[in-house]
Amino acid sequence: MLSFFHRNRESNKQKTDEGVKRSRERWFGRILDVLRSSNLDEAVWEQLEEILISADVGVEPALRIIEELREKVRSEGVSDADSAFALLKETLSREMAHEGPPGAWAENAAGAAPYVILMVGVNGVGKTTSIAKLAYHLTREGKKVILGAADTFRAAAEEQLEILGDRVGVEVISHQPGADPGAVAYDAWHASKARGADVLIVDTAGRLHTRTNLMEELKKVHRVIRRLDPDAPQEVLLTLDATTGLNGLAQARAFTEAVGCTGIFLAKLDGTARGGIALAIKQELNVPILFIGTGESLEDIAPFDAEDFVESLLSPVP
Ligand SMILES: Nc1nc2c(ncn2[C@@H]2O[C@H](COP(=O)(O)OP(=O)(O)OP(=O)(O)O)[C@@H](O)[C@H]2O)c(=O)[nH]1
Ligand SMILES: [Mg+2]
Repeated sequence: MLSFFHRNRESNKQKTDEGVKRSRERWFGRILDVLRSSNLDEAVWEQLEEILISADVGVEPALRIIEELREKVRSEGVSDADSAFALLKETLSREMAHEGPPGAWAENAAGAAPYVILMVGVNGVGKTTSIAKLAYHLTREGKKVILGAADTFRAAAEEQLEILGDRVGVEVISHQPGADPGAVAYDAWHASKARGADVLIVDTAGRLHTRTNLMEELKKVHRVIRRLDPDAPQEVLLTLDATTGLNGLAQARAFTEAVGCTGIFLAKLDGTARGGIALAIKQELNVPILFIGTGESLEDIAPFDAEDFVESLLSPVP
């Protein structure tokens, strides 16, 4: 199940292109030009370091990547800019690729009914929107999806999910505002079981990672789901807002400690020129980015593919 997004590779690549447009235009798309107008000397390595650091790749990874490139160029006797560019792309894709079992997302879902995705993250990062995008795409692939409105904290959160659920055409299980989120998760799981749903996606309150009581509540939702099915939630997806840059990483660590995130949904990539954050995330957290959000509509999502991502990001701007 969930051999995700059969939508052809072409359109995933196109969404990725759109998502990284600002990053490409502002930083990464200049790299080939910078290399071509240099003698591959000391000055160019410094310039590349600056580009990577400015684009939120993170200082340590940026220095390391460029050092590695410089060393390769030297040891392999590379003297032309285009070959150096190809080496850089190779290094970046390798750095961003996840080393875990390939397609964990695609494979271990076979027996799960429902396959439970718990969506977590701080306020306003894009959790609910991203849930709707996932539901939309899974539905189009013929999966039966149910949504659980376990964000009972923010007024109107259930309503937002219900409106989105309506638009996508999936059922939303909700309680009254202020209700116990664990009870919503419980009901949503039983409803999914009863209706033979393939996937249950549980929305949670946008909590500040510093608010311990809210983190405790999240752990409780997690425990409730685990008690219903020891393999669930199969995915704890952490939504990160790409526009918050490196600051988002502290939040991510707190969530990982509380509920052990299995994947990242990097939302609002289209809203930043600092798309290097994708690399910093991989370096800092070693949790795979599974999806990127590339705009506000239901279509604006792509599965993360390191090679496509680097290809889109570094594609030269005229
Ligand atoms: N440009 C852009 N906007 C996005 C993307 N994903 C979400 N948004 C916008 O971000 C805003 C917040 O989205 P929500 O989905 O409500 O965020 P949330 O994390 O559920 O928020 P809370 O429930 O309040 O914690 C909305 O205006 C969305 O349209 C994206 O990929 N690109
Ligand atoms: Mg929300």
